Amino acid sequence: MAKPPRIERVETFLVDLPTIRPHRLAMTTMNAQTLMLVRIHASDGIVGLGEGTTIGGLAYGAESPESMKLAIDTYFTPHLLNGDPDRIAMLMTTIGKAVRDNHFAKCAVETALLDALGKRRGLSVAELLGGRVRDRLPVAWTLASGDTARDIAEAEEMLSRRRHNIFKLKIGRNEVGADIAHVAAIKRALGDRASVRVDVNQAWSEAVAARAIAELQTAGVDLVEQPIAQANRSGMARLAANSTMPIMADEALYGPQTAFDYASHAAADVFAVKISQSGGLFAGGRVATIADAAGIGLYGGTMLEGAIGSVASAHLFATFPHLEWGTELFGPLLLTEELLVKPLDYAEFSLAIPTGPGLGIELDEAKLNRFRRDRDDHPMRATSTLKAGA
Ligand code: MUC
Ligand code: MG
Repeated sequence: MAKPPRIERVETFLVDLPTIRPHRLAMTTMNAQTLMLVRIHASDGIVGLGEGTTIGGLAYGAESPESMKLAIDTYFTPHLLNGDPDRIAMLMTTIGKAVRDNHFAKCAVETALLDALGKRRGLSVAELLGGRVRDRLPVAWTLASGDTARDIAEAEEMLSRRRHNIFKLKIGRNEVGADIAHVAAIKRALGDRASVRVDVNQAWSEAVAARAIAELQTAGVDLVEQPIAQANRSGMARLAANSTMPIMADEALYGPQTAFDYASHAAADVFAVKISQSGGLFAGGRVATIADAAGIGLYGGTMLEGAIGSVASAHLFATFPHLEWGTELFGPLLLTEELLVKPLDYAEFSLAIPTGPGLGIELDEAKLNRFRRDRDDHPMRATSTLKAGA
């Protein structure tokens, strides 16, 4: 029998890319996105790709792209080197014992191992995860320019290009009355041509949320995401019980344990599954299984990953038996740069799930290299917050 391959090198680096417009959320405004990329090199020449990303550095959660890189370089890599890259569950279990939390970094490494295994076996990641139930995924677009007229124009353009007909509006930063007026104006303009949902990113108190949700429902909104603090599970349960508007949990879901806790307390009607927040693709699948068992609806969430993280998510979401609320895997479209040799197929309000081995994507190395943070002539260095030499 042939000797199994060995992991020879774990490479991590940061890539800073501009966004096509400012992206305004309750906790931060993004003008750029930083991707932390992992390449796991094996002795048979196969290289697996993974990605970890978040929103606004440390504004969204406890991990930043920089902390993911440090965690992988310092604490994950010793457990990976010389290991059999095909034994993904074993490697991730070993890392799980040595490293607490750090879900985003774990997801990036697990993605790279799955990509490599798929390339080695000639199977896509969706096939490694049990096989796809669908070939395309509905994809929402987030309206978050901060300006009502600009958001309506953006939505109209997406509808006319048949790229998106589900819109998520980021609110919670302004006074609640202004936010509701903003949402109502957009829904009035789009009417039945689109589904309008809102994401409050935990910004409201329970009392404000109870009133605002009723008004949003009158305005024609279909779904309210994480209206109050993730820690306030009983508040989420009261909002879900007292309203016919579906309430979705996002930040509250940090892997299967929190999903079980939310499900067993009926604290949400819908779960936004994110592979990074869950701690990887397998953990994301377990979150979905818990939702299914509890009769909770599913939505495929994003941390605004670039192509690697978005496609990894797409492979997992392709396997879900139920995906009632679609997905929001639009992250690559928010960036000014195309990082793939063959761009992803976004058309007819959906994304095609790649079919090639592994993730089924190929990076444009020249493009990627231009935007690596460790380059002195990075195109954003003169104008952005990128520090010289950082
Ligand atoms: C979130 O909270 O859901 C998803 C879309 C977007 O614009 O931000 C993300 C994060
Ligand atoms: Mg959210």
